[in-house]
This record gives sequence, C-alpha cells and structure tokens, in this order.
Amino acid sequence: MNAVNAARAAQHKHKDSPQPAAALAATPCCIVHVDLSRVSLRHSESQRDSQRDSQRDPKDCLEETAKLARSAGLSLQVLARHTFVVHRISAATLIGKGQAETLRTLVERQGIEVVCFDVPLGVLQQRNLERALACSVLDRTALILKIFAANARSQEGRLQVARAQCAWQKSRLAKAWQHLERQRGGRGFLAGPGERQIELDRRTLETTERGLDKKLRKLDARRSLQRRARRGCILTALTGYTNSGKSTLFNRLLALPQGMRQAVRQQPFLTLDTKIARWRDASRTPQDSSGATLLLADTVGFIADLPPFLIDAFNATLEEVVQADIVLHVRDIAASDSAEQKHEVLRVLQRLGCKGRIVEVWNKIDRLAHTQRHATLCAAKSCNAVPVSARSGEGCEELQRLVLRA
Ligand SMILES: Nc1nc2c(ncn2[C@@H]2O[C@H](COP(=O)(O)OP(=O)(O)OP(=O)(O)O)[C@@H](O)[C@H]2O)c(=O)[nH]1
Ligand SMILES: [Mg+2]
Repeated sequence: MNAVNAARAAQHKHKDSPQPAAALAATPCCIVHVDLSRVSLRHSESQRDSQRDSQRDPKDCLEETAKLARSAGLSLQVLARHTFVVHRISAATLIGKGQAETLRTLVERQGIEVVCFDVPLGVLQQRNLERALACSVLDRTALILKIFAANARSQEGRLQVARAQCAWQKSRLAKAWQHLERQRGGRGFLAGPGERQIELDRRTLETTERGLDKKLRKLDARRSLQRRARRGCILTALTGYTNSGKSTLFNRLLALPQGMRQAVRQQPFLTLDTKIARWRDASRTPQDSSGATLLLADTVGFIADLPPFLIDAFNATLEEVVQADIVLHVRDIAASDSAEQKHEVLRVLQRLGCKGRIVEVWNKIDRLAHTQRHATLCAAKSCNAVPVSARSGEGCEELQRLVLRA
C-alpha cells in the first residue's frame, strides 16, 4: 500500500474504533535520521551527495523532520526519534540489516504506524523498508511535497506542485517496476510486462506534464506583463530558510493592517506564492531619493535538501528573487543550525542565478540570551548584517533606512 494511503488508512482505523478523543486524532510515527557522513567516498552515490548532514547536528535534523511530519497534513504524532549511522549504503534498504531489525523492534514495541526518514529514499528502498518494518514509510521528499500540496492556494501554486509531483514520479518510475523488468516477452526481443508498464506510465506522466506546462506558460506570460509594468521600480525580495520570519518582516516593514497581512505561523512553507507590495518609507512616500518606486516581495522559503525538481517547478515564482535589485536574506539567528541554514539558502540562490545585491538580515534577536545577544550584535556589525526582530520591530527602521538609501 502506498505510504500516504496507509497513513490515512491508519487514521481511519483510529476513527472507526471507539477510543478516547485524544487518541483519535493522530497516527503514531517515528522519525529516523540517517547519518551518511561516514559513508566512504568509494561507496558514495547521489543519496550521500544529497545529504550534507556531516555539518548538521542530528538533533536539529530530527527536530526539522519532526516539524515536517507534523505539518504534512497527515495528522502524525511523533512518538519516537532514532539516529542510524550508516557506513555503507544498502541498495535494498539504505540502512543496514541489523539497523532495520532494531527499527522493526522499536516500531513493534511502540505501535508505530508510519516511519519518516529524513533523507530521500529510492522507491525500492521504501518498498523494502515497508515490508521489513511492516508499516508505512515516508521519505523527506514525500513530506516536503505533501506540505507544498497542502499549502498551495493559488492556481499557479497548485500547478507548480502538480508539476513537481510528476517530475518526482517520473524519476522513480524505472525503479518502481524493476521487479517485473526481467520478465521478458515470449520471443526474447519483445518488451516484458515491466518495460511495457514503465512505458505506459511514462507516457501518461508526460501527457500530464505537457498539459501542466501549457497552463503554466499562460500564467507566466501574465506574470511577464506584470513584470514589464514594474519596469523602473526598485524591487527588494525577502528570501531565506523556511520559518526564518520573512512574512513577519514583510508585514512589519509595510506596516500592513490586519486583513492585508501575510499569514504567519510556526510551520514550514506557509508562504508558497510570491506577494509584491509597495514599500513606503517612514515619511510615507512610496519613492526613494532617486524617484523610483520601491517594491517589497515576500517569497517561498528554502530548506536543506530541497529537491531540485521542486526548485525547477517553482522557477516562475522564484523569478522575482532572481530579478530583485536587492535580496534581503532573512536568517533566524537564534536557530542552533543558523549557519547551515545560511549555507543551504546560498546554495539555492546560486542555483537560481540570483543577480541582486544580497544583504543579510539577522532576525529573531529577541530570542537571544543577554550574553549571546551582545556577541551577535558585534558580529553583525563586522559582517554588515542587519540585526532585527520582526516580532518586536527592533532594528526594522534601521533596515528600512539602509534599503531606502541603497
Ligand atoms: N521570537 C520571534 N519570532 C519570530 C520573529 N519573526 C518571526 N517569528 C516567528 O517565526 C515563525 C515563522 O514566521 P514566518 O514569518 O511565518 O516565517 P516565514 O519565513 O515567512 O516562513 P515560511 O513562509 O513558512 O517559509 C512564526 O511563528 C513567527 O511568529 C522574531 O523576530 N522573533
Ligand atoms: Mg512566509
């Protein structure tokens, strides 16, 4: 059974049985962090390359994946967390046989129904793990895609998510039917059932992709017109790791009244659509000293190991960041993995070919303890970063002055 369906089925199972209200809500889930940093280069493959956890604290990885699991709209309750250090990648299950055994014991003992891995899994690895653990298995990519699908509000957002889902399914297609591939047709040269099924599925996905691309191109043409209308304006884009406070800062800098504000929540990828608004300065003049209108854009956030096909699918939305004259890189400076988050964001900006001047904004300084705060403010000065608290407003006028002067 498909992992997500199984998670849903598990939910229904709970709903049908007469249990107390608290137990009805959630499916027991376990988060698994796989540390691939010790895999020798000789055995490295894309799976290891895609993970840069050697620099990240396992605790941060587990916490981030737990957050993804809780936000994926599957009503999962995180009951257990476990880290496995892998020295040699198993093509069948990613983790070793003994590790899979340990995980199975944990799953049985705690009544776990869904296991979420914090790395991307191959389709066969996922299938084998589901068999070995006798429960549903989700990987990081599936969780991210689920959240994107749940948060897409606009037509363009929904089309882009559908496009990403097609790309993901296509990339897993060949492997999905590998078990049938060797069953060749009667004469030896005819395609076997596996190959025929792959071909059929590939064609269906390609037809869907073409349809989605056509609709996206139409929306892109509309977006180009809007872009042309903005010619001569100065565009500043807020970008950064998901949950770093971009939307909170957007609302603060524009002093937006209730009802017009961007949604803000402790939840990854809440903002999927780019929102652009006029940025008024303190004197309420929508123009800078050179007479050009200033615009501010709030955009989709990034995360470690963001699947490249998802970045590609959101290319049109992210174009505002690429085209921006000034890019405000909003960082959660109080996060324990703030430096790694910065690294991930710069990696995506580079992939996008971001052209504007990047200014670092160190957000959430209100969360820093007294001594930490002093050291952070000194460090900000030495690397030309702007420390702010989008929540309290501290430092926001300074930031505004800096951009209006630029
Ligand atoms: N303490 C504190 N919390 C903040 C600050 N700025 C934002 N937050 C909180 O951080 C969480 C995420 O804020 P958002 O503004 O939604 O973050 P975002 O970067 O837009 O997130 P996505 O759109 O999901 O990528 C919310 O719970 C905010 O209230 C800040 O300066 N201080
Ligand atoms: Mg946001």
